[in-house]
Amino acid sequence: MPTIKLEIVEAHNLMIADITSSDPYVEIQASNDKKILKTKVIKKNLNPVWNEEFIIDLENPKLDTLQFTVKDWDRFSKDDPLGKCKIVNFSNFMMGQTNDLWLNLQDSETDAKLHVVVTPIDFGKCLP
Ligand SMILES: [Ca+2]
Repeated sequence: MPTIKLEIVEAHNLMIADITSSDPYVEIQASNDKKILKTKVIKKNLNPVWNEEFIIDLENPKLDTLQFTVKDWDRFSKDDPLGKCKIVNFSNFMMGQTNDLWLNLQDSETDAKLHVVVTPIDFGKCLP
């Protein structure tokens, strides 16, 4: 099965969802899987550093997307979205090569970015 290593490194310039800050975490979902992966919550930080690693199975790297949603954790109410971005497909990704990406967050009131590192571990026969 095609597999990638995903590192959620950090985010920059997230918008404020609470009074003075946000408590951000990232939800990760691959289009071929219902399962949603999550990073830890980092409290009161608009430039959070997670440095968390995930191993993700894809079905078809040419077609599968990876959706990232940054959210603000709230103790007493529903978590607020801080922005989202996605990797549209993995056609340009090479086996074993590290891809350092700064993705612009859509639906953010600030110029927010998410820093991720994607390394295809095994693309099988799907891609070179
Ligand atoms: Ca909060």
